[in-house]
Amino acid sequence: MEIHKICVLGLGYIGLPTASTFATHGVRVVGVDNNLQVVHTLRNGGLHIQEPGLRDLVQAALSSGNLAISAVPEEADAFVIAVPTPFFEDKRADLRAVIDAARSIVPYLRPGNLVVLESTSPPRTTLDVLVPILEGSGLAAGAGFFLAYSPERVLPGRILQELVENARVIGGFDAPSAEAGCDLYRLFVRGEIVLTDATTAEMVKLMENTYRDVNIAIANEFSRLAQHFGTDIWEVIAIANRHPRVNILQPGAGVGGHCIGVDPWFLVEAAPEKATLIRAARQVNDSQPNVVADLVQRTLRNLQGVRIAAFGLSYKPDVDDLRESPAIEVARLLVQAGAQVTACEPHRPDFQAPGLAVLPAWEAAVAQADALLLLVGHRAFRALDPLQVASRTPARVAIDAVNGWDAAAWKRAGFAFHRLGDGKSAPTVPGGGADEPVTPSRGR
Ligand code: SAJ
Repeated sequence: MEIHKICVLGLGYIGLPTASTFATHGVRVVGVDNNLQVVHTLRNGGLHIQEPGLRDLVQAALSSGNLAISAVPEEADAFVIAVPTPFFEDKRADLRAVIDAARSIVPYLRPGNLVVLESTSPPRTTLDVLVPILEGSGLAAGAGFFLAYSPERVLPGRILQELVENARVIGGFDAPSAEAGCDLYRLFVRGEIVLTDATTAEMVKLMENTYRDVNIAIANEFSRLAQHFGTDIWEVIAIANRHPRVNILQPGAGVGGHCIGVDPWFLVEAAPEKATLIRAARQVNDSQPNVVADLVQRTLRNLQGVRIAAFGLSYKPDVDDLRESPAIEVARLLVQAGAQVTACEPHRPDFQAPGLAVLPAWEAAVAQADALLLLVGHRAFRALDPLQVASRTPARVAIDAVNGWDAAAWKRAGFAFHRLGDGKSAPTVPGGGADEPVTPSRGR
C-alpha cells in the first residue's frame, strides 16, 4: 500500500522514537499523546524521556516539518498504537490505554487504512479486543481496513539503533494485512521482516521476554543454592558457562523495567493452569530484593540506625530508568528495617523517595556511611578504586549484589567484603541460620 501519512498514538519510549524515525524517512507523521503536558513539552522543543540520541532525532523530525504533535488523532493512511500496557494489582493486563487509543481512531478510519498495534498485549488482544472496537467504524477488518500486530523489541539505551536494525515481526489479521504492515515498516527497518498471523506475533513477544525472565529466575535461584552450599555462584557460573550449550545469566537484585517483569504475567493471567513454571519464576524474581536485603541484614546484624550508602537505583546498569527497579525496593526494605540509606544515582540526581536521601556523587553518599552496598553495576561504579573509596568513607564493610567489584582489591583496601550468592564470603550468623554456609567436608 502507499503510505504518505501516519498517525502514531502514544509518544513514550517506543512511540516517540518510532514517529520521529518515520518522519526523518520522509513521511508525514502526526504524533498523538493524550497527556497534554507531553504535547506541550514536545511542541516547545523539550523532551519528557531520556534515551541516547533521541533529542537530536526528535529535533530533526520536527525541523523537517514532517512531524506534528497533537492531542487528538487525524485522518491518515496508517495508525500505529504504541501505548503502555501495565498490569493491575492482581496482575491482570491493564488494556485501558490500548482500548482508548483504538476508540480514538474509529472516527478517522477510512477504507484501505492500516492499523498496527505495537503495545505488548495478552494473546488474542488484536483479534478479541481491537477488531470489535475498530469495526465500530462500519468497516470490516480485512475487507475494509488492514490490521496487524507488530511488537517493538528494542533494548532501552539502544532504542534508536535497534528500531532500525532488529528483525521485525508483523502479524496480520490476514495475509494482505501483514503485507500492508510490511509496506509500513519497510520505510525504515533494515533488519529482516517476518510475516505471520497476529496471535503468533503476540506470542513471539511474550515468549521472548518470558524466556529471559525464567532464565534470570534460575540464575537467582542458583545463587541462593550456591550460598546455601558454601560455594561462590559467580565462580560456578563462570565455569558452567564454559560448557558449549550452557549460558546461565547473572543473579542480581531482581528484575526491573517495564517489560521482563510484566509480560510473563500476561501469559499467566491468560492461562493460569498452564503457566505454572512462568508464575514460579516471577515469584523468584520478585522476592530477590528481599534476598539482597536479608544479606545486608545478616552482614550488619542490626540495621537500626545503620548508615548505608547504596550505589545505584536504576532498574539496570547505565540507564536512567527507575521503573519497577529492584534496587529501589531493596533500599525501601532497608529503610523499613531501620537503616538510614543514602543512595547515589548519577543517572537520576533528581529522584526522590520517602525516607531515602539521593545524591548524584558517590563521594557525598559515602562520607557518613557505615557500610557500602552495590545494587546496580553502572560502569562508573565498577571502575571505582577501592583505595580511593576507603579514603573518603569511615565504612569498612562492602556488600556487592551484582558482582561489580573485585573482592580481592576491596579486601586489600581494608573492607570486609560480602557478595550475593557467595557462600565463601557469607556472613556468619550467631546461632546459625538456614543460609549459614555448610562447612565443606575435609579429607578424602
Ligand atoms: N537482569 C538480571 N540478570 C541478567 C540480565 C538482566 O538480573 O542476567 C535484570 C536487569 O538488571 C533488569 C531486568 O533483568 O532489572 C531486565 O533487563 P534486560 O536487560 O533483560 O531487559 P530490558 O527490560 O531492558 O529489555 C527487554 C529486552 N528483551 C530481551 O532481552 C528478551 C528488549 O529486547 C525488549 O524490547 C524489552 O525488554 C521490551 O520492551 O520488551
